[in-house]
Amino acid sequence: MRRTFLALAALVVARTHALSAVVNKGATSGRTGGLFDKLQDGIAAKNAEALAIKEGKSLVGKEKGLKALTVCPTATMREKGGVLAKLVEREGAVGLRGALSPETCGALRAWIDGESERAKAEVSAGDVPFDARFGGVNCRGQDGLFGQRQDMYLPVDEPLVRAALAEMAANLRPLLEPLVGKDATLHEISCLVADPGSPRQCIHADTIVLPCPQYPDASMEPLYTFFMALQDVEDDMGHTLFLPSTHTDHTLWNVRRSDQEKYIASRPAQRSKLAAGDVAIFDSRCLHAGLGNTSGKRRVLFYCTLSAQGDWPLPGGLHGSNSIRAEDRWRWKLSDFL
Ligand SMILES: O=C(O)CCC(=O)C(=O)O
Repeated sequence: MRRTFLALAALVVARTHALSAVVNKGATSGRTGGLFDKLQDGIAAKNAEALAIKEGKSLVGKEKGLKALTVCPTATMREKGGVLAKLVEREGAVGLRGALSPETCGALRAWIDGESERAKAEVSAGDVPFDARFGGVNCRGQDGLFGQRQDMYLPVDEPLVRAALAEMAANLRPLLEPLVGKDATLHEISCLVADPGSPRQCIHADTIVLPCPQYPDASMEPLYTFFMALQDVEDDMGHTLFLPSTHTDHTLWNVRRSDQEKYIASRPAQRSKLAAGDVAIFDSRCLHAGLGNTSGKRRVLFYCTLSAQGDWPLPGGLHGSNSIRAEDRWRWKLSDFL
């Protein structure tokens, strides 16, 4: 989700409210600028973290409570994939068990741990740009260049990555075909690595709702993101929080922060509680946030994003979902993994 991110935090920092607000998987990307940029980034990061804490303490679930993410039984997905597709379209966020086997989770997780070291070393040495390996992340944490939370792109040519995609595609096929179709484009293939100390994120969406007042002529089929846990996620490792049915309302993002806060407080909230191999499926426009990791353990989510539409309509991926290596962009269809 490397893109121009419009996290809610941006409002606080930039003091603007025209279309400012939504989008992120990232509010900040690699901090490679000069001293002044670093100072500004540091202030923005602290503001965003404070905002996320405020949302958690006094806004999320305030009026309608905080529940567990709706999980669809696997048998229902297999027998009534079309009905589940409609539910995902309506709710914007739904969970499923068993997208990946424990063996696949373990093997991919071990490879990602190694890749995390390799990618950080390559970037630190100046061999590859930050943006070639990592996306911008909302509330990444303030531990050096990479923080405690990274959105790290995964190469499809790595056999373990490809095998995991194929396994997920086979297991979820009854849902995927009615939801996005076999010709769906792979828009993102990445992972979220949240190390101990990763702060809570601000409520955000990963893409904007189109068309909207700023882009009245642009349209996009839904993008669906699949967050797959590579280990059991215990409560203190940070679940993902969703505000279901918030994926079609662009007016929210053209209002003042105080009105956004009222909106957040008024929405029902749901929290995923994924075991290894489970998946949270969400429309990339749906509001959500990763919670803080206060445990001593790393949490890794493997993820991909699929859409029936191949091209994001705004130039250069603006406000879109872009967490994918350059060599994989527009290269893969769902049918390549079936
Ligand atoms: O870490 C998570 O659970 C969610 C992360 C996320 O939503 C993001 O970085 O955009």
